[in-house]
Amino acid sequence: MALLLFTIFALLLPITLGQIPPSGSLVNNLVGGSTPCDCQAMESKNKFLQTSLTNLQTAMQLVAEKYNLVITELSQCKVNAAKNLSQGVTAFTCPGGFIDNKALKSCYKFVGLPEKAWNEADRECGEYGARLVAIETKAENDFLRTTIEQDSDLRRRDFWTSAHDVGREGRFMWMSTGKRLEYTKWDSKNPDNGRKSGNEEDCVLLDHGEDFYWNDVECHRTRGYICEMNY
Ligand SMILES: [Ca+2]
Ligand SMILES: [Ca+2]
Ligand SMILES: [Ca+2]
Repeated sequence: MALLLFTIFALLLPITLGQIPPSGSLVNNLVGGSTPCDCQAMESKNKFLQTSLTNLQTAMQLVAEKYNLVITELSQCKVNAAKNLSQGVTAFTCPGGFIDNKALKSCYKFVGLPEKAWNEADRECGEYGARLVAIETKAENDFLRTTIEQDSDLRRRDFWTSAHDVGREGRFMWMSTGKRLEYTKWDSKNPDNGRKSGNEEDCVLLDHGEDFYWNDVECHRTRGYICEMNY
């Protein structure tokens, strides 16, 4: 610092004494440069930097907005996941008296007594928000059979399903789903539409006398029944 002051003093002294006029070389010496500065180039560089700064600020703003959007979506996603989980827990709770089969995603209620006619049985199931059972797979049929056979009361009874051919003879439908039967487990002599009795048989049950294979029977007959509720 002392050296700088001394230098300035030494340079200014001749001017104050009127010996040397001020010049560009003096200014350059004062700022320590040896060549005159190029103001135009510096202004151009300044403009370029200002433009770059503006672009950078715009980009940062866009990134910040995108980040906020993602955070909001993530938050909403977590809320929905929590809701689905709680709804799932609710859906997995079968009503009282129903058996839960998680693999089949259905609740089943087996009613041996009092026996009901086919359409009354479906109405009874409706009281629980269920319908007469639709047996759509071997796994489902095996589960129903096993459950019935393991119960000393149930295994002595027949059980209505929702299968019927009321609309058109021989065209069996599941009343509860409105779909045609795909999987079936008919007894070897059925469906026979009451060939022996001469009475039309349009409703299907699990026949305990036929090892719980399926049989078409007169719909007004009173039998046990199985209600099903999908979840
Ligand atoms: Ca079913
Ligand atoms: Ca029939
Ligand atoms: Ca029959």
